[in-house]
Amino acid sequence: MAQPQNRVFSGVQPTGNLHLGNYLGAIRKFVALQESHECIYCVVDLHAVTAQLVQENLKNQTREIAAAFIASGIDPQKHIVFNQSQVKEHAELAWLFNCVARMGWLQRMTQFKDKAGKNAQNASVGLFSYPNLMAADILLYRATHVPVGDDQKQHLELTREIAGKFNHDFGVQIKQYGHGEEGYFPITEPIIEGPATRVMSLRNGSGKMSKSEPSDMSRINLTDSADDIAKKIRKAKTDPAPLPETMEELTERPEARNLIGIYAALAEQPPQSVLSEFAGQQFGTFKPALAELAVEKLAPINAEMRKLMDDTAHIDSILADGSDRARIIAQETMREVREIFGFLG
Ligand code: AQP
Repeated sequence: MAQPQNRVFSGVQPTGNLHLGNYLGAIRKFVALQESHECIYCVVDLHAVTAQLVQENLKNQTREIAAAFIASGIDPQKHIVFNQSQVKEHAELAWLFNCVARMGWLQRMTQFKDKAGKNAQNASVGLFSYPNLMAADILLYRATHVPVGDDQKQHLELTREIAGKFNHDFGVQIKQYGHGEEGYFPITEPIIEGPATRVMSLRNGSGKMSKSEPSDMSRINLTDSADDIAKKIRKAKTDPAPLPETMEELTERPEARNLIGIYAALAEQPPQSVLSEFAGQQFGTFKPALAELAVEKLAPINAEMRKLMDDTAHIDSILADGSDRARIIAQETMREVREIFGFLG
C-alpha cells in the first residue's frame, strides 16, 4: 500500500458529557482539516471501557459522539466516521504493539497516573496499555497527522516511538516486502495548536475541563441548554480584579486566563485582542458577553445533535458505512503487518 501523504486520524471516547474542551481542542479542528486532508474520525468505544468497565448506555453514548461530529460540520460521506469496535483490526494491531512498546515507556505516561490515582494496582490492564491501542488506531490507517488537545501530547510521542521501533526492528523484512528505506509506519505529526489546546475547568483554573469530573458545573456540555450555559458561566470561579490589558498580567490568574482563552477560541480572535476589548471591565460585564457568544456558537450544534439523535437508525447506518470503509484500509495494513512479522497464513 502506498504511504498516504495527508491522512488525518483522531478519536473521541464515548464516555458521556462531551464538553467545550473536546469541541475546541479537537472536534473543531477535525472540521477545519477536511478541506486539506483525507480524514478518518473515530468514536473510540474500545477506549471507553478502560477506566470504567460498565458504561451506562454505551450505544447511545457512541451515537452522541457521532452526532456531535456531524452536527459540528464533519461530512461522513466525503470522509470516514465510524466506531472503533466495528473494526477488529484495532484490537489485533494493539496486541502486536503490546509486544513492540516497552514497559518503561508506558510507565512514564502521566495520564495513567492521573486516571489510576492512588489505586494503580486496581486499575485495569487496559487503562495501562491504552496508549498502545491509541497508537494502533492511528497507525492502522498510517495517518500522517493527528489533531488532539494538549493532554494527548505524550501519547502521540509514544505512537511515534512505537512506529520508530517497529520500522527499525523490522527494517529488513519491511524492505523485503517492497516498502523501501523509509520504514512502514509514518512518524505521525500531532496537531496541537490554537488558543484552546487545554480548556480548564470552570471551577478550578488549574485542572482541565473533563468528562469525568463529578461536578457538572465544571464544564459546558455540548448538550447543555442556553440557560445552563449562561448559568455555568455566571457561576464560573473568577477573582475580584478587573480584566487587565495584557495576557502577561493574567499569569497568576488561571480562572480569568481560561475564560479569556475560551472567548478567544469561540470568537476566533487572538486572546490579546479580547483583552484589548474588555480591559478595565469587571467579570460582571465580561461573563454575560462570554455567555452570549457561547450560546451563539453552541446552540446550532446542540439543535442539530438533538435532531440527529432523534433518528438513531440513521446514525447507526452512517457508522456502519464508515466502519465498512475503514475496515478496507485496516485489513490491507494488517495483511502487510502480518507478513512483516512473519506469521504463517
Ligand atoms: N479540556 C480540554 N481542552 C482541550 N482539549 C481537550 N480534550 C479533552 N479535554 C480537553 C481533547 O478532546 C479529545 C477527545 O478526548 P477523549 O475523549 O480522548 O478524552 P480525554 O482526553 O481523556 O479527556 P476528557 O474528554 O475530558 O475525558 P476524561 O474525563 O476521561 O479525562 C482529545 O483530542 C483530547 O485531547
